[in-house]
Amino acid sequence: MAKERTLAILKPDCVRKNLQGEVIKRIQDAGFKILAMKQVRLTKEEASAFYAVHKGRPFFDGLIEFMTSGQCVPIALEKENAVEDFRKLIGNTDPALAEEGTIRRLYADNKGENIVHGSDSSENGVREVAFFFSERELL
Ligand code: 3AN
Repeated sequence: MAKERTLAILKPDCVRKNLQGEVIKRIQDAGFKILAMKQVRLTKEEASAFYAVHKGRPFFDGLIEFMTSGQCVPIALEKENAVEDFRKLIGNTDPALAEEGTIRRLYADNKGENIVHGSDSSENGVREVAFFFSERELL
């Protein structure tokens, strides 16, 4: 199978809890290659554009507020079957429903503050990586 890209974001709760190192170690131990990484604080405009598909959902305003409440760490990842494998590694959106040993089960508090984002399809993986990184940064 060909290599695939996916975007991880260590969310503001992950940064506040100083869990970046532990989460990145789990990602690397699971065989993902880090193509690019940075720590940034998103503006409301950036967060709204990134989560545009969720506009109109009841949790949208809270999601934008949370994602702009502190710095986060977007990470461009590459691996065979990256999208599906990364979603397995992080677990269900709701940490209470996430499988034992997944990143969200281990570290997340609730469905809103759930430590990490992962792209949900191969197309979104490419699109979301390009949202944060230029091709030059990915070389
Ligand atoms: P996932 O990140 O597991 O793909 P999505 O794409 O359904 O989940 O939702 C995007 C983000 O919106 C989630 N990571 C979570 O932070 C937030 N979210 C989703 N559903 C809810 C909800 N019912 N209540 C609060 N926040 C939610």
